[in-house]
Amino acid sequence: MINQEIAQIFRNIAEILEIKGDNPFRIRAYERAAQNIDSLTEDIANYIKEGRLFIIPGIGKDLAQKIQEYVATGKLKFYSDLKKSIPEGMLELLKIPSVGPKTAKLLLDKLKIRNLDDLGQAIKKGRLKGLAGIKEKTISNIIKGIELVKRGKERMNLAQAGFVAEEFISSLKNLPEVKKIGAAGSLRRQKETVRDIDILVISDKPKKVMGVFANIPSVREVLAAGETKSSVRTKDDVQVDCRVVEQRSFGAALLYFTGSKDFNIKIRQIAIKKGLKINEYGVFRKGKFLCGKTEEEIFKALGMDFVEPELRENTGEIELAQKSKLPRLISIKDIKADLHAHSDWSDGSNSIEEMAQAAKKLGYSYIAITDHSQSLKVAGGVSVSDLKKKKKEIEGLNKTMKGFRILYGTEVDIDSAGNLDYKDDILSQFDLVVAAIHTGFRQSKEQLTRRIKNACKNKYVHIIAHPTGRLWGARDAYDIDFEEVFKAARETNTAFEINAFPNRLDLNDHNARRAKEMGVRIAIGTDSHEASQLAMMKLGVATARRGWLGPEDVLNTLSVTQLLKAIKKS
Ligand code: DGT
Ligand code: CA
Repeated sequence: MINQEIAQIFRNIAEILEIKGDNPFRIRAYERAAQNIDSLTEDIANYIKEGRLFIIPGIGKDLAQKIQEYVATGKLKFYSDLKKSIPEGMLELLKIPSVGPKTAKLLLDKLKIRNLDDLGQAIKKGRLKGLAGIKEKTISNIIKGIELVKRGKERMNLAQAGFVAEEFISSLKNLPEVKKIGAAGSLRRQKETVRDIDILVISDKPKKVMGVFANIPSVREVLAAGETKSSVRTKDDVQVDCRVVEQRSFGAALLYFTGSKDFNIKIRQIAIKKGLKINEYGVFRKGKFLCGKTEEEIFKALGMDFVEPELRENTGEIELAQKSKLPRLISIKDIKADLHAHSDWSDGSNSIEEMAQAAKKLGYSYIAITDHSQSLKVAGGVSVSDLKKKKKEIEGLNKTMKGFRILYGTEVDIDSAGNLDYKDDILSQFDLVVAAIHTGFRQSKEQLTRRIKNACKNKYVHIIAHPTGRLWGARDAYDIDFEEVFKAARETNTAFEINAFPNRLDLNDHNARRAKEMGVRIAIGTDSHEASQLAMMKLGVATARRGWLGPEDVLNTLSVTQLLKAIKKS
């Protein structure tokens, strides 16, 4: 989609402006615009056609013109000029987290390195050793950084996977030849990242389906075209496989291609023990077809309860399904609030009222508006004097909005020494305080652990947000001692967040499950900076489900009165 191209260009512009030491607010404006364009659910060209560009938050006259120029001509002069002002290859090198402008320049000038492959080769040949300012540690950080970026290219995040699948499914599902269609694989298991998309179709006319599939507009290349199975690669470099099966085998194929592989292997062993054979066509006894149309009947034939796709990783769910003891998982319907959202008081694009109205429209009964704290200047941190005005605005809105409550909140920064960015007498006035680390990610495990524990110990901190700071493809999770921080969280009644932003999903599934086991409550927050982003809640819920969480483990399932009681610290 052209949206992604424009968002990427804006991100690159922000990066170049940063190298050149431009105004941080201007840089931030490009980043924000990129983020908002990324979150649009329809083609930006439609916005231009209908004169609606301005309703996209963060798009003023200047950016609107740039978008129009790019959509009309496929080029942006401002960007091509700007690119000329830095050496070729610089942007590529800067994608590596540990490489800043200075190091990039050194690599370009001294070693003529222009891309990740050049850099990998140069390291292998030991050419970085002895360069001024490059220590052993720098080299090992660069190696890790290259791997991180490569991993980010190999797997897309869950939201991107959802968009790609949706485009294919919506192009196929209304064909008269298609009786049923669905996604399988890691996407159906709602894994945080997905390598390729697996689509299953029931149809008596596979040829027709294959033909339409191979000609969907975003397809760049057909990798394989068979009678019932085809693979394509999209313009964004995503592989999509489509298989057509018979109605009687749909459940069996869905089960098989949903995986995971480890889950499938265990299921097959269970079948064998029962004298059955299971494959992607069905369940068989002595060669005779028993069932296969739905997953439900297959699980039944295997003597076990239905296992939700999110749990199918062979980490204990199969044994519990055999004993009918699987936990009830949380679902999006259980969610009553968003507990992490920004407004235009800090770096959000919408007013508090707009955010609240959008939350209400989603069926929520409250929302916590958690703007950044004073020191985080580039993110529009709210000064102590502005807090009073913000509080007043919320009180005013709460009087007018029926059946809905806005919680006066903050996302307070935990500084590099572990102190909070507002004093206790200020923190005590908020309804809800979310605390998070935004700087000093490279500290030792001990230091980072201590910072988070400190925040837990503060009487007014209710939730630790995006606890590991990871950004898929851009920044690895920082290392904290989870046993220690979860213990501190339990002792102090502090919740941990599953941040629903697609490249965060932090806590991840694994850590969320561990938090639950250790008696720590979870809050799901979207960290929305724009009203439409509130819809990302479903990704946070997916991660919670993969972490085996039920509604009772998650704070946002409570009513506002219950919540305010539950988060109280003694
Ligand atoms: P991905 O694409 O890496 O994000 O993860 P998946 O789980 O979608 O993996 P994929 O696309 O390679 O295969 C889709 C499903 O097909 C997988 O979850 C289980 C099944 N499958 C693939 N290869 C095998 C295999 O060798 N043995 C068994 N039992 N199942 C397999
Ligand atoms: Ca897959």
